[in-house]
Amino acid sequence: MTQPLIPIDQCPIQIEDDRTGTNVETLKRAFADNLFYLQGKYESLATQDDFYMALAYTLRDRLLSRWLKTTKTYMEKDVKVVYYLSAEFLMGRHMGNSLINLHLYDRVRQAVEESGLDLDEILEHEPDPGLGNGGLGRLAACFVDSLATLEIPAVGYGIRYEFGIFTQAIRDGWQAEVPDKWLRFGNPWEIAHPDQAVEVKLGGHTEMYHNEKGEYKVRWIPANRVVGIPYDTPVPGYDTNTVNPLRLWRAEASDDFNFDAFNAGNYDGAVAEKMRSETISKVLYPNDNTPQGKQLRLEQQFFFVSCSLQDIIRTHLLRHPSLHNLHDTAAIQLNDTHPAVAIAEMMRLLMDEHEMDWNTAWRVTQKTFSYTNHTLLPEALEKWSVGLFEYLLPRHLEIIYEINRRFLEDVKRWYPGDDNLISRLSLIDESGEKYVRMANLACVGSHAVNGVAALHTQLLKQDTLRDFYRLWPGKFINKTNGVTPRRWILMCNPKLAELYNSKIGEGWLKDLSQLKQLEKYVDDPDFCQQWREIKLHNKRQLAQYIWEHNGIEVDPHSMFDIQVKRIHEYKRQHLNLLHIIALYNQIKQNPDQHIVPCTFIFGGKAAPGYFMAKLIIKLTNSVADVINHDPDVRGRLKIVFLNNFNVSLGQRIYPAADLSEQVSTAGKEASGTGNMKFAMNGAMTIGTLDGANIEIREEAGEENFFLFGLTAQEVADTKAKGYNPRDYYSSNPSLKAVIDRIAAGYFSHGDKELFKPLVDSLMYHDQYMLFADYQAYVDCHKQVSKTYSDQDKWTRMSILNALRMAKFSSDRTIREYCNEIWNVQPVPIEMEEYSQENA
Ligand code: H53
Repeated sequence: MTQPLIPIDQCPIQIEDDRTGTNVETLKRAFADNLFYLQGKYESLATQDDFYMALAYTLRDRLLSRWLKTTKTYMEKDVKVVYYLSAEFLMGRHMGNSLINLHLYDRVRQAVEESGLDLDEILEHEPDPGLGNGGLGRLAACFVDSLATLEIPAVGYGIRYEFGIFTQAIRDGWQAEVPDKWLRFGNPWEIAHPDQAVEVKLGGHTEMYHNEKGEYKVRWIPANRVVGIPYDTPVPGYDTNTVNPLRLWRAEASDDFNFDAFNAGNYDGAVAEKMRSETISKVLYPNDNTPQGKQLRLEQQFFFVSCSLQDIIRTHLLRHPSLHNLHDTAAIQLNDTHPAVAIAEMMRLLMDEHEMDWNTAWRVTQKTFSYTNHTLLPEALEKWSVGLFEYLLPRHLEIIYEINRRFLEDVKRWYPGDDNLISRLSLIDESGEKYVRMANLACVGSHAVNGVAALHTQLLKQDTLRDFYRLWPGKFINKTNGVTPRRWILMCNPKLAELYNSKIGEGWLKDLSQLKQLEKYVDDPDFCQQWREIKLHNKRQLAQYIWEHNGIEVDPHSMFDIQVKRIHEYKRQHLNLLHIIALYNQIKQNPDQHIVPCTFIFGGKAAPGYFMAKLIIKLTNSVADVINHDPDVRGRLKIVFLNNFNVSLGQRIYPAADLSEQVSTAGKEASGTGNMKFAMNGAMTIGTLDGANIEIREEAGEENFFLFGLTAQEVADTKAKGYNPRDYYSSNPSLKAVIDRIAAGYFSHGDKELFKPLVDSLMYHDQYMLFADYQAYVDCHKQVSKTYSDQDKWTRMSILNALRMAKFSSDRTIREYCNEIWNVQPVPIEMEEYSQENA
């Protein structure tokens, strides 16, 4: 008779084994073992990649017992789980994070060093998984970190793109896109679960039929079927046993796919079609804040939504006989409208596949879902043509029409005779070609709708979603974004973390408000000196990186003035450039005048099809070329464009900043999260009253923030009156000189055509009103320079900024979501310790 396997956590004798043990000797042995058995290499022949893989497996092993215990606890306790649906998770590297969250940094460093290797080199070897574009995807990553740290049962659901965000190269000053083959050497962090694969239908038509009870039912006869295979990556909490899964779906053709075509002899045609369905999870669309109405994109959205909802339902039915109480075990968050088709898919699954009646299904759906809006830009609100929808998701279109019919019936009863209101609220835009409005679908199908900063939520209520707010004021709620202090302070700025630890211990990492205790040191010369030394150290490291990657020598004592984020006209990187050119003009007029030496650093990707954004990159590099080489400048201004800005580059950049540029047109940036990372690392902000800048200023204190520019209301009023950029141009000699220099071809070897589209846009039809804010921005920079010259004052302001950023920990944000939207509680995971070393 065979003996059943004893689960590791129930073994009668707990031993320090090579998969769980954490003393240095065990770690060394496990590392060597993985190198031999998993990489198949002798140490003498192993590459950096082999070392990285062997170490990654060593760490993953140490996450597994916690991971399995977490899942088991959730099942046994039948807890309510948060399901975070997001088309993007911009996780950044896993290894450093695992070392931190497992408290293994020092021991692993020692084990690696005693093996004759360098841990930093190994860490650098990990590809940065770029399964997201920018703020929205990185927010999802910070949220899963906080969920695990706060011991909240949660699953992140998304797409396992084979190609993440492209690698940005700069050729002749222009952006070039290189495919990101991040899985080339395999991904040691994920575990595939083909046993939990699900099938997703696409296309075809619907038909009526009688079920056994003699009721009329609808069924969907699809044209295609695709299989979703889940890949799970462990997300460990900091200083807890909780390890939640990030579950990403890969598309594969189903085995019975096009069986007829195979049999009919059309083998290659059938294989070609098979490949087509596998392209669904091939590549991330590289647009941030600007949707592209491509069929494949809708297929991606539906694919991961359908896989995830089927998985959620399966999990629920393991413990409950019916789906009537799904909202008691599941809170599903829609990260923007990308997964909003989930509202219709949930209705379909409940009614067509689980025999629920409409009213019950609708009640369950509304109680289960909530929706986060991330943008006010009208062009970024997703809509899908009804024709495309019908072609891909015929059953869902029927359901959406029925949701709409019932919804508009209600509205007509509440507001009789208001046809304009009806057409604005309708889930279908019928003003021209018909479109499905995804934000409207998400609002109607959710019990809560939130914006991501106070101003953003206020503008949603007043403007973008005002009609919905009128119907259901109680649905609308603000959840100001946050970022994880584990990655964005401890991991990226170890010296700062050490300083904090030396004064108040490590408690601040789970309760950032503890940093306030350090305010008593703001006038302590020793503390201030240490503060400056840390910043200088970080700046030196970035200067070294710039030297190695751009061949530009920058002075670590100059002010590092940094703008890193996606390139977009509303973010106004070109306003920053106008100011730099203004400074240059001053130097050209009077080369001897005093000027605070400054290094202007830019980074960010442009959507490949966004011409104006690409032209802004070209202009940045062209201005850099001229100014960096002009002898009159004498090195007092340096401009650097760092290519391929991503999470790991961000970790080098934020800690090295003196000044953080947050200069979007007021009312355009929903929140921003880079602004928080800079401030937490002691950078001062120069910014507009936009997004979370407003709250950063409130927290830091008005006197510790460089504010300029029109308010959102003033922007709206100026627009209403008719914004005329030429008035500013003709009445402001400094602005005129800047624009004339660009237009004259000064930065383009005399070519007056190159930057004409940018100049014309600014001069004649600029929606983002750069000229209206130009003078205020230049004046504010004068204030910045003056303050920077007084290093004692600057240090004080920098310290207060960093210490007052508790509000912007994603732990605070997630706690609010848990209490006010999801109604979920922490579930601690009890583990027996394997050895003293683990304690
Ligand atoms: O989401 C961030 C915000 C930021 C906003 C960004 C965003 C995307 O990255 C992509 C699409 C979208 O609609 C919004 O632009 O302001 O901080 C996280 O909320």
